[in-house]
Amino acid sequence: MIRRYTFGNPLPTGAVVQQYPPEADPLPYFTLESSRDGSLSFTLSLREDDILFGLGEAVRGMDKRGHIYESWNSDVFNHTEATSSLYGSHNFLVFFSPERLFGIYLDDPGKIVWDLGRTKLDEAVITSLSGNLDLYLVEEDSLTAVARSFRRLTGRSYLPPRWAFGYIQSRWGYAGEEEIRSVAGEHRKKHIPLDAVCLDIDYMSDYKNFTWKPDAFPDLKRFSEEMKADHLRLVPIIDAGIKVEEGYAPYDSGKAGDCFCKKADGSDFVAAVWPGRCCFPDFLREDVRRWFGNLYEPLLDAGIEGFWNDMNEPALFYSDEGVAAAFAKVETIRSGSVDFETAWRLKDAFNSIANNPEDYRRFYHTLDGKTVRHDRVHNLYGAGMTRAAADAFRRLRPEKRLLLFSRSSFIGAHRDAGIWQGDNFSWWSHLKMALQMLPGLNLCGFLYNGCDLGGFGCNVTEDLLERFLQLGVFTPLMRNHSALHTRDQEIYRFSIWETMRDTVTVRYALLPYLYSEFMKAALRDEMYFRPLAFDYPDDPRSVKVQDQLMLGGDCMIAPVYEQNADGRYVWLPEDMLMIRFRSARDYDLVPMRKGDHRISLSLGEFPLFVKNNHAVLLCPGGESSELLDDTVFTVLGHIEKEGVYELYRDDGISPDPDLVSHITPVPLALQESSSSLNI
Ligand code: MIG
Repeated sequence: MIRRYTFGNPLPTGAVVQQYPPEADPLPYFTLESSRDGSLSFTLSLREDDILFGLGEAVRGMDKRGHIYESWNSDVFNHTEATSSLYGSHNFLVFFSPERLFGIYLDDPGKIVWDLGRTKLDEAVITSLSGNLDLYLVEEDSLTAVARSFRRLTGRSYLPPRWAFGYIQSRWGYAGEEEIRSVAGEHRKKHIPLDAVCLDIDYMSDYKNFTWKPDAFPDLKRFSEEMKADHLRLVPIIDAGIKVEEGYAPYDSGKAGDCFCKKADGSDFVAAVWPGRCCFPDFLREDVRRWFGNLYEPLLDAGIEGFWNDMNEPALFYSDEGVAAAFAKVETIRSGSVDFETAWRLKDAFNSIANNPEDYRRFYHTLDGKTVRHDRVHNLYGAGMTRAAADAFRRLRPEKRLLLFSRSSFIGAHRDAGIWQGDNFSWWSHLKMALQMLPGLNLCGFLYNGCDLGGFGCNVTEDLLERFLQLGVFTPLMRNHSALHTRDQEIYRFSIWETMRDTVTVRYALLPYLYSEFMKAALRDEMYFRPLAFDYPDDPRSVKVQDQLMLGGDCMIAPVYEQNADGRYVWLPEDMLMIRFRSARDYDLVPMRKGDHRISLSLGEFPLFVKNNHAVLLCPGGESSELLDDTVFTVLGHIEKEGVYELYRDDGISPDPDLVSHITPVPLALQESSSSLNI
């Protein structure tokens, strides 16, 4: 059951697709307090056994208790477990204990502070800074039902094309088609499966959106056709800012349509990002989204079928006003003598010019015909850009599902695209963070997601990349990405490249099965990854597990995320069959009992646990998702009771696939562990 409580005058966010009349009764569970500054706090005392799931893209454990989070979309290269905001704001939180279960969704596009048992261990205080919001209370009798109900409230998750489940190679710094051809060629030569290569900002002329360097990509259409002939796709990046430059068509047409965010004096707001001084499309306006979306057309015409949208928090390197303010601050310090305090202030004056809160108060949007200062609706910006692109793809390519993933997001954008988890580092702690972020993102509807495998910043080590890939085998987005000037991170650069390749082959053998599990989860409004608590809510041991995840309807994953580990402890919530993979053809099948186990996993080994009387299907594999045979399978499972697996298959590209007509029942016959099947 869902109930809506309205406070103040909420701004429309587009997050919710089902309308509920506001409740007249007071909100249960919480005590309310409003402050003179207009903010509104919801306070709830926490029980010792309350577990808090949700908040989507956020640091730390699957249980969000014990930290302060802020909904404030942020470009946070170099985030750690102390960080309070990442790139997306996903304001859905579920309180779960044996005595009570409910979720709250705060439909509020501005800043929210979530003090979840941090200031006081036994108290959650959630504060909307504006005090204007709709709060939806979701009450059902199970965690899974809460998740499903919330998805019905906010709409079905985005469905990517099937090729988006292939392995994707990316890097900031690929110079042009020559280099991309050679990167792709090395994968093919060494039989490392690959479906796509990303183009980062380097492909653009002077970092200008919707352009490409004529010398580096003399004929993009021909190049993309050449790649497609080899079953590979190009996935270019698009940034939020439009360079201020007369004669540059997107700027001229944006100016002509009055599409950019404005300052209080009515002039265009300007701030610098990669192309230099830029204007920022007012993505909250429908006509602006349409204009911006149409700008993707030349790339679509060149054969492009996938994009990633970046810098859409929006990230701002600096504004003229911000730089002037920093110099003014320096001047006031210059007049006196510099001591250690003023020296720190000097340093801060310039360190804080990027993504400065002052800049987010300098510009305005038009929302439903009204002028709104940016900070009030800050968290909608990335979702607006995503919607601009997704609407355009539906309009311009109605016959196809296109790949789209964004850096910044808000609930609602889960209907239009996936996300990637942002600028992580080549750190073991970030491998664990990526794992722990998955269930929250799924709960908030973002099923298609993944982290930069290997880590974006810093120089990866080969063992770390291999362990990242072992997690990536199971994440819908499986992309290796790294930053400019970091060590080369393509698999073939490493001495253990064969081990890494073998890991990727497991993804390709499992791809039809993982795609089937993903599509069923999306089409049934369920989660692809879940905390164990969702499946074993009455088992006090399982509900606490923080580093294992249920995957789809049959499996559990338990990745190794520690340096030098040659195995790990795993809690089995019931009897399961462990598949210890070394490659798609080389694995051990070990029936195991419910309970605690120490499992040995040397560097090239990783486990998948299959519930008894369930199975996973392995296809013969191939080097592109387009080359997989999804009619011949090896069935892996411990079947004591005959059953059926529902295999979802479609053409991988047509929009709006219907669930029922694409399911083939696969009979599971009595078997110890492995059999083969033609369907
Ligand atoms: O300011 O396009 O998160 O994936 O490689 C950095 C360059 C801009 C940030 C993205 C990252 C991308 C990078 N971008």
